[in-house]
Amino acid sequence: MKVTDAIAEALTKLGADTMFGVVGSGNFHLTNALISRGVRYVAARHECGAASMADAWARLAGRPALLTLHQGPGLTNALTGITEAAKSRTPLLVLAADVSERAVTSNFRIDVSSLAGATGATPARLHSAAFAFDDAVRAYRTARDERRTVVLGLPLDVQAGECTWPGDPDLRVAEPAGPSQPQVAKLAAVLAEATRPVFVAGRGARSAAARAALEQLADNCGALLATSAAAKGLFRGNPWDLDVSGGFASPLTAELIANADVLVGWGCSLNMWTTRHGTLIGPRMTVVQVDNDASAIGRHRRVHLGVVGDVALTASDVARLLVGEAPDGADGSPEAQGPHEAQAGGPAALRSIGYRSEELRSRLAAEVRWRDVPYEDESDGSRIDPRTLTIALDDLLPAERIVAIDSGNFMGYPSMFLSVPDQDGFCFTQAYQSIGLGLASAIGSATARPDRLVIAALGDGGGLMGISELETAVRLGLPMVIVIYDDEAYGAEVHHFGPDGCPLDTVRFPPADLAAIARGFGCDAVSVRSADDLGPVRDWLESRPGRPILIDAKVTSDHGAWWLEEAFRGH
Ligand SMILES: Cc1ncc(C[n+]2csc(CCOP(=O)(O)OP(=O)(O)O)c2C)c(N)n1
Ligand SMILES: [Mg+2]
Repeated sequence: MKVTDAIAEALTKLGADTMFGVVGSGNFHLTNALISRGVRYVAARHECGAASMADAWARLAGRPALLTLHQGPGLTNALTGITEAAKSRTPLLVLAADVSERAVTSNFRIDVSSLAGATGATPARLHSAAFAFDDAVRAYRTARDERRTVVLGLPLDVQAGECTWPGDPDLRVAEPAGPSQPQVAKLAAVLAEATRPVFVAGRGARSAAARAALEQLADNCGALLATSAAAKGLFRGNPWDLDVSGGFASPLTAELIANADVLVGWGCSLNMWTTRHGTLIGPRMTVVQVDNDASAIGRHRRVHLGVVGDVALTASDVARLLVGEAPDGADGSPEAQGPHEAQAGGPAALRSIGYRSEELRSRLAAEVRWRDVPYEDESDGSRIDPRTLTIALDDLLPAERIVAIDSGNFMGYPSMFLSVPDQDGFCFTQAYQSIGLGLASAIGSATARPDRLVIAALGDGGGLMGISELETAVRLGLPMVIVIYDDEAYGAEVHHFGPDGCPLDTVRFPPADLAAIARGFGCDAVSVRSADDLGPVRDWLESRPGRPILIDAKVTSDHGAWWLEEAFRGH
């Protein structure tokens, strides 16, 4: 059989069913071989967009997406999106066509393996027709089981070769590894002694199983529950949810985390963003990190205890041990500890345990959300305060949503003022801090979860950088909301350098009618200067739309956002 058929057959047998890309001669046959076996193909307009779509799709699906690329510029165009995926440990298999080994003078020749490796992705290659099946299967497994972005180089001569089908690939999936029992005992002992424990769950805890296990353990020891930005929404609905830890934390969240005596990061790197440059970690705080990747432990900050193991397995092992070892006065039995899952007949009176008390529960209900923090509305009639805009959208748009965010000064507003229903409600492609990926991330999210309204939140700079994918969103008939926080500038740079009196001509732009541009692509669109202008969005929602709506929000920009200071300290 043809090598392209063998690869397509192997990948579909392994479960690959969704592919994004841009087709050229080098990936034409393989892409068609996959489509003919039932794989859904989404054509993007730029390879970087295709990569971000695939990245977002895989984050939400929890299994590898395929990204199909032409040789040479097809891959180099995709590199920023691939780098974001690699840094985020997104399971992604890049099918990267490449020139034949002997085509040493080809215009398309680049060093695919070096490029892939330089981005943090895992390089792989088809070495011969006879072994192509095995190489492809191994590449898919690495992406799936090790959560890696794998770039599989596909030399044209090998693709064009013939091979024999060696039989179906092994379909077994690697089981998650549990922790060692001595480490479980140590963590249980730390939590048994804790008086104000806080859990911070990260990307490695983004699953229903991890949520259930962490909530159970937190109930047992009275912990409060926070997440990194990448896992925002994980504990939504839990009365002890603090939302995001770090630069996006509300004042109450920051206060409670900083006052913890024990902080446990679960599948969370505890990087400078999540810890606000370490300022949320008190001097006497005991810091624990649980991660299935030993090399992640202690990478961003020194920890007192590192536990290597799957988050859900570790949390349930520790919970089991803790019930037997509950300190005096704290009944560790799960039945007694689930205040938010109280018996029928109304909430049980809460016995204080760990950090939890009746008084704190009320305070959290009233104050923990950013939108409950008072602020002075700076809207002036011709431009809308981004906070006011975002709160109005939070009220207007259905709660079953996914918020996908681009990078820039604006990015905190949607991250902090738009609520999300769960850990699948937030697509945060910010591991590489690139602008221009947000729209494509939103399209990938909408492809993965057509049951939810997707909100793409972009700046005018990032929005225009990635705008070619507006055609993709229209062509796919996606009913998504694209909000552009339009300050007619690279606001992040304006607010970074403006206070020093630097010239800002390079980072300011004349006004652009982004609504008109969007209509040209076939979107619905509206320009918004005050909350009263949002009427067309309401009408659009009611019309059961088969196309996106773009909101060109002319926002106030007299000063930078407060989290931006944090960002610049990290440069
Ligand atoms: C690909 C890329 N180019 C440049 C930058 C530097 N950069 C960071 S934020 C920003 C401004 C983005 O402008 P906009 O999207 O309008 O958001 P704003 O900051 O104005 O809210 C730029 C240029 C980057 N992060 N990524
Ligand atoms: Mg801007």
